[in-house]
Amino acid sequence: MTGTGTPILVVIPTYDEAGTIERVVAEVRAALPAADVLVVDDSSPDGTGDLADQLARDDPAVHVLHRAGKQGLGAAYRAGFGWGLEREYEVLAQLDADGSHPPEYLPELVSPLTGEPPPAAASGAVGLVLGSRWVPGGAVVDWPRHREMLSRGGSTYARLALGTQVCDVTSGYRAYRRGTLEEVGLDDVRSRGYCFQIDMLRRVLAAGYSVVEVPIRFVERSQGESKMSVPIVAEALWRVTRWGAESRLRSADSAGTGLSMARWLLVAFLVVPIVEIAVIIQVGQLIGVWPTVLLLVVESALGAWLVRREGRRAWASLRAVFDDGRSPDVALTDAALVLVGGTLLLTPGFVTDVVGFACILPVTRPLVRALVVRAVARRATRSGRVRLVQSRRVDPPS
Ligand SMILES: Nc1nc2c(ncn2[C@@H]2O[C@H](COP(=O)(O)OP(=O)(O)OP(=O)(O)O)[C@@H](O)[C@H]2O)c(=O)[nH]1
Ligand SMILES: [Mg+2]
Repeated sequence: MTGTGTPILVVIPTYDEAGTIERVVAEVRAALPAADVLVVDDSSPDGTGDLADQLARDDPAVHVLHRAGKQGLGAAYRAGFGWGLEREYEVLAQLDADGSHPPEYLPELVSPLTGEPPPAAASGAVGLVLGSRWVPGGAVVDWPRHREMLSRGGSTYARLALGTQVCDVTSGYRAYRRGTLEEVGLDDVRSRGYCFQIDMLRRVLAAGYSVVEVPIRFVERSQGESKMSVPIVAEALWRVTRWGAESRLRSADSAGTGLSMARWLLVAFLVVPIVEIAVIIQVGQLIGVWPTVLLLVVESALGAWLVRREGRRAWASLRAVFDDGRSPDVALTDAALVLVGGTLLLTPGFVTDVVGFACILPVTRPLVRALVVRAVARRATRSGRVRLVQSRRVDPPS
């Protein structure tokens, strides 16, 4: 370890990053000369591990952890943090090796964590600092639109599911306090891909720590291949949905409302179709079978036309929001309501049509949106999952 003050370790996971690893390590050493660097390499076929070994030979502050074969980002971080916790590091930072996370932000990331450690673990102390693309001042450079939409959409979904106000939940540019990692416990973190980041964030918040978001300029990798894949996205989607459902069931239990979530699902899947059939029979008796069938067909056709029109509008406003860099929350909620409303309208039935029209018509949609947002906020606040997150605005480097 070099330098004085709080001992800091910067963990860099690598898999086939031979084109950038030397530059990134050099930039980390320049940005934070007192910190040590640990490269965690999963036997990269392109020789990244050998390059890292050479860097370690030239600089005693650089260390390398070699692992047998590609085992995923989550496992690499667990091993890297474990290595650091076995030694005397007090702050453990992490960044990607592909150049997406400019190391010049490292001083800002670690500074909220380098003071005296908090006396007790929780007590609202800052436990995690995130380099954030989605707070004011943050930005992405040269990112294809589909990647931005995936990342923003994923962040918004995870925020809603977990009931957190943190903006960039998937950010892989971070710094933790030693105590936070020890309290959270790494051994039972099962997430393998980039949902490891979401998993750690929710554990840090659940332990009672605050999270600080520092705006960064995220730069698209210029060399090497992305390790993002369909199974990695699917894992994140599945785990985030499960965590959201579990915490809602738990909060329903602790609020004394029993299995209210299960009850709602029961209503949706069993009671609604039964009511729907009863209404169709009633209408059929009133106006005759064929007029009822005709009415259902006309309603579905009208629904299909509306879905097409409102779907296009929702897509256009989503694109505009992403282009302007505004918060996508309203546009995403609207798009989700159009999707839900469209599905209900295309399903034959009168009750579903009423709800479907309410979701999809521009005059009624704001009301439904307000009700949904209020219901989600109420539940999240009641269960104590919404925590105030400190967010700082720092001008991006010129
Ligand atoms: N040790 C190790 N590192 C990995 C593994 N998968 C990815 N990495 C590294 O983790 C970091 C993030 O991976 P990326 O492929 O850049 O993933 P990403 O940043 O979500 O995706 P892009 O935006 O497309 O770059 C990079 O430094 C990778 O080399 C793995 O299985 N093992
Ligand atoms: Mg990357």
